[in-house]
Amino acid sequence: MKALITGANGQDASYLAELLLSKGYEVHGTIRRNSICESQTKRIDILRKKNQIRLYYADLVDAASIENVVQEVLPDEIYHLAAQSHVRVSFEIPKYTIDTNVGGTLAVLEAIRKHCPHARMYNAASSEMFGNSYDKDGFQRETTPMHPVSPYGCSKLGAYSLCNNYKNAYGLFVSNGILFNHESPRRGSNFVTSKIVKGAVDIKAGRQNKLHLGNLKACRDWGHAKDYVLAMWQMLQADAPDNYVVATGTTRSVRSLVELVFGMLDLNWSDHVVIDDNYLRPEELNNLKGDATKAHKELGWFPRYPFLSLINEMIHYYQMQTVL
Ligand code: G4F
Repeated sequence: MKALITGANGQDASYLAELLLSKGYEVHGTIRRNSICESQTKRIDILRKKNQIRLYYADLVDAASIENVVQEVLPDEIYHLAAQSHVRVSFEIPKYTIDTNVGGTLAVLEAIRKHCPHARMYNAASSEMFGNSYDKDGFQRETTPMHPVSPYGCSKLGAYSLCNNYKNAYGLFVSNGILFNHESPRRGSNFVTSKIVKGAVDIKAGRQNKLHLGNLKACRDWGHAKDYVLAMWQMLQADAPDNYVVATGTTRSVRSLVELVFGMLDLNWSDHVVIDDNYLRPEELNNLKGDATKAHKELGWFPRYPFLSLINEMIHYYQMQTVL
């Protein structure tokens, strides 16, 4: 089996590539060219050195580059993970976010339709599509109305709709994973979990004294990325394409995460955390709590990593970084 992953150097792609290799897949991936060559592929450097992944330059805003790769690889499965994935940044570069996330997904769908209509496609949708909408019991699920509150959320809803449209119109096998926040030591350092853990570790080591954060009241349903990439693969092994929420079902505030991480390092967070308007969003998604019952029942997917072990793993990772 041949798999193509767009955005092969991201957190999820690195875990997914490892999973697919363990299952005997031939793995191909696209990356976007930039000038910081050394750090750009650090999450998959081990795989590259062992020639376990073949990389191609492609850019979502250049449909021809996507089409060329799809035509060359002719994959059995495509995992479309590439995106402008930062919600706050999407308010600064809304057009780029829409062009990349909506236009880029369209480019992938068109390439599949033209060159490998039998390939199965996973699309990385997002819980950000729900915005501040939830069911009476406080959960978001596949049937919850979607009212996104950021350019990023709007872009993901556009891409999600296109995937559903191409599935129905052309009979393509396209599944959307509505993934809630998923973290790991490989998470980018400008997302809140990594930022808090790295900041607290640096404060403990005396390398910094203050940590600037935005809205501490927001609540998120945080899982481990390694669990979530398994759900992606399972979606493409199902009998039919469908859309699934992937979440833990537990929600926590950013403030409680700060308290937990600083507490684990014997630090008093209120001595160090500064609320900084620069990290507030023009409109905020306040609460996320996902109901993954459909994924449990139909895919047999369950999260395995407890939240505390995720945070411990991240703290350990940043502590080791400072030793190395
Ligand atoms: O870690 P975050 O930046 O993740 P966010 O915005 O929830 O988005 C992530 O999850 C989505 C799934 O729902 C993905 F689709 C998306 O690609 C991304 O992976 O922020 C989490 C919360 C927000 O409420 C934010 O306002 O933390 C709050 N926050 C408070 N201070 C902060 C900060 N977020 C960041 N990034 N940096 C801060 O200083």
